Amino acid sequence: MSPFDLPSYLAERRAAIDRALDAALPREDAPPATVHKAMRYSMFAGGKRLRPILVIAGAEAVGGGMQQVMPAACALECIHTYSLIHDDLPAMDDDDFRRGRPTSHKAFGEAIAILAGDGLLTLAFRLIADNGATLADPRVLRDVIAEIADAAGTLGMVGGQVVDIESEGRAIPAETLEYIHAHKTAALIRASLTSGARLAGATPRQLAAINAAGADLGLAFQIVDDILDVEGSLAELGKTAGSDRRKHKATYPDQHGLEASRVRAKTLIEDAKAALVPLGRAADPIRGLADFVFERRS
Ligand code: GRG
Repeated sequence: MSPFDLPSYLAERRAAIDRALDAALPREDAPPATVHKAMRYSMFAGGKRLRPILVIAGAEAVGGGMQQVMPAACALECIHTYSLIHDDLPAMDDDDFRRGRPTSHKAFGEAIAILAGDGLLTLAFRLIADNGATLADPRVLRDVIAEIADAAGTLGMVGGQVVDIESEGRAIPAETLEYIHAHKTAALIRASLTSGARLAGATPRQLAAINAAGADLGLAFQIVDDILDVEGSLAELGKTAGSDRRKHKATYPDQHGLEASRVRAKTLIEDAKAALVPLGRAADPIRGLADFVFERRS
């Protein structure tokens, strides 16, 4: 069998996701135009679309297809983009650049940036509801909504962000850093994979395998992000490198060193692949994405 062609896979899915997002977001001139413009400004600023691609890969791993999960895939990108807009605000990380351009509050002011984030978060749940139209069993939609809400809320990403902010400038134990990474970043990445799998009719066994792989992949993603913040450049990252150090944030390389961080990320990627064995070749896209997470430069 031919090897999996990751570049083509990513390019095709990114193009389809961008078309679906363009259709899903209110037009730029729809009143009130300012907030819709701001939502589109951040959404179409060149993100990697990792989370929606994971939704699709999760579905494909259990025999589903892209169109079956496209509204949920768009929803995950909406939640992710909202989190970046709010994370960049002066009250949080106070960043000037994101995805290679001025942050939302720099371009539109703080109030509209906050509201654009709120608008994207709310739109996400509308899109997940739309995905319910394809489902024979309404309990699946209930599980998907619960899973994404938990991953995005105070038990997940928001919770991780709270502990991250409260830890700034303090020496924190390794377990606290793991908590921050697992909740702030990994939870949404894991939920992207599992919600796609759920919507495509995953069995409990398939779901358990994908859930385990998602948790490993999510943690690896954040460790690589920490490494890139030390090693990357503004041109590569589209945001200012070295920001973790400037903000006195604890990072994996700080606590464990760069080499041990690389080894941990690689081990997590291998663990994720081991968890996927029961799914056979159908999980090749997730395996390819796992390699992408480890090798990425932005
Ligand atoms: C404000 C509720 C709230 C949460 C913020 C995710 C997050 C929590 C903050 C983002 C801060 C950050 C840089 C986290 C590191 C991991 C991460 C989410 C990186 C950005 O994701 P990518 O690389 O971005 O997938 P693109 O632009 O490609 O979509």
